[in-house]
Amino acid sequence: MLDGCVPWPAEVAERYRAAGYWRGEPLGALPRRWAAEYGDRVALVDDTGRRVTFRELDAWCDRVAAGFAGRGVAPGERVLVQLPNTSEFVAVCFALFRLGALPVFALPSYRTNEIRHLVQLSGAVAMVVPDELRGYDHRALARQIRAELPGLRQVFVAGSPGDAADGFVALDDVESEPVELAEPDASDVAFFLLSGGTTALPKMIPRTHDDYAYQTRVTAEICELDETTVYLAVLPVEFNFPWGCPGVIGVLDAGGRVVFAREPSPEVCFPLIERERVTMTSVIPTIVHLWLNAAPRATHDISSLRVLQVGSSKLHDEVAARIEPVLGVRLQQVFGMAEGLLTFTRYDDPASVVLTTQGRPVSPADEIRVVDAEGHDVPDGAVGELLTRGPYTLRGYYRAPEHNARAFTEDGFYRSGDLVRRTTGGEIVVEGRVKDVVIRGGDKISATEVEGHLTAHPTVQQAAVVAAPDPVLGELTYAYVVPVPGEPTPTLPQLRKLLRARGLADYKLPDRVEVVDGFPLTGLNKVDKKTLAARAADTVRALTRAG
Ligand code: OOB
Repeated sequence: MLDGCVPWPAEVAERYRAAGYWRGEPLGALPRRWAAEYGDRVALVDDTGRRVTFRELDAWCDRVAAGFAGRGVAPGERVLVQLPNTSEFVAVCFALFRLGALPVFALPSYRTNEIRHLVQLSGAVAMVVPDELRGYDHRALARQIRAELPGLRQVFVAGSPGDAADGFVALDDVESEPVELAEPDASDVAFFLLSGGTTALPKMIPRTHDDYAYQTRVTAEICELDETTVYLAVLPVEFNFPWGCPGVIGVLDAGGRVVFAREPSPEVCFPLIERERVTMTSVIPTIVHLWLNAAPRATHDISSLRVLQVGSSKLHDEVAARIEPVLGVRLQQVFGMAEGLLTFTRYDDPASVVLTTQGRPVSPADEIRVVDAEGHDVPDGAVGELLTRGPYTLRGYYRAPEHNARAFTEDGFYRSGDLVRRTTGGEIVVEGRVKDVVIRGGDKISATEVEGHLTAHPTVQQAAVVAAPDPVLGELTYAYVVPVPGEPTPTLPQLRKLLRARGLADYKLPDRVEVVDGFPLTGLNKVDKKTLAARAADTVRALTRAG
């Protein structure tokens, strides 16, 4: 396995192969098989209306792979991919898989702070970016990063490469005559997903060809995907959820069609659902709210939609209960993580299970433990931390030995940081978390990261970031700050401006700031975040009532 990664123990890997979970087929080979099986059927549809058939996709991957190889991208090298939801994302990723180069997925919302860290940590030799997205110039970001990190040799741009002096290459110009390429080892890393932020900066999650192919297959089977499936990719495809749960890969593998949405609003998605007769999609609870509110007044026919997968943050029971009556779709709850483990409710589960639980593991080989603070297993029904290992769950983050020592047990279980209880039926119910993360919409925000940036402000002595409840986003980012004595009181706009200037992605900026004299402490003299979170919740509730 790639240096810096933690392999599964040999006997465990053997077991997964013998059981047929790991099949030794590299991801880059999939489009070839799809072209042979599904030929001239449409595979990908952009919201611009552009359509790509399976055969065209395969040929496109060949040409892009040859182009990357011709420009010096070698097998094993890392390439940062930051693209919006378009068919290009699929072509670029599968071209890199084919070449054996490793995409590092970066969210379109990432800014200099996150991108710098990822390029540095991954040692990326190239990046693929859009020209502009929602008014933000990604070429300027690339220019800055390349100036700081000369190991980044090349920048490929979807759209216009901009100023010729930069030497950036348009993706369209990369394509060249297909060349013979050596097939990568399917047991090795295919690409990197990003962790949901328990540490100050995102950690890289190595996913192998074998493990990811298995994940998409097993979930596609549960979702009963076939050639009639039309999947709307609403969430950014760099997320595990829309990319492979079963998502884009699972749908294409079943011969279905993927339609890309530029953004999740009903104004964009409902017309697409009507136009393309979409049958399935995956969203976060925040989007469910938007769609539930819009549906009764919608002029577009969304009756083709049969399945709505919802996950990434807790779906509350009352909201869950409205989905089927209002949207006319079947709800599937999905609990998951980029690290691996996925639990789904099943189509034939009783309503009580679908509406109130996050489902059961997708693989018979998923191992789950629910443990107390001392690491002892708790009985079904009791709340504890979820630990897991299995055929598509990582054994270690990339280049992170110290963090790995804390995040995994000695026998390889991943400590999820989620507090859950297990029902007697084996379903998982998420009850809270022990990790210091705010889940705002579906975005995971590391409290430590935001605190670090807040204290960089000259007026801030100490900062503590907690989650406060919000009816739409699920949680808000609530920052308590202790000012430097004698300095003026810092304001929310000032602090947001500072964080943005430090290159932090927008979704990480605090929603509220409260200035306090000091923080409550725990018995161990640590900041008592439980008390602060309870206080934040009270304040937000009082404000909502007042306003
Ligand atoms: C998904 O992946 P990540 O890596 O962005 O975040 C993982 C964390 C989990 O550890 C848990 O804290 C939270 O997100 N989470 C949920 C949830 N699904 C994820 N919390 C409550 N209810 C749920 N249904 O978020 C992700 C990856 C693949 C599929 C779906 C979600």
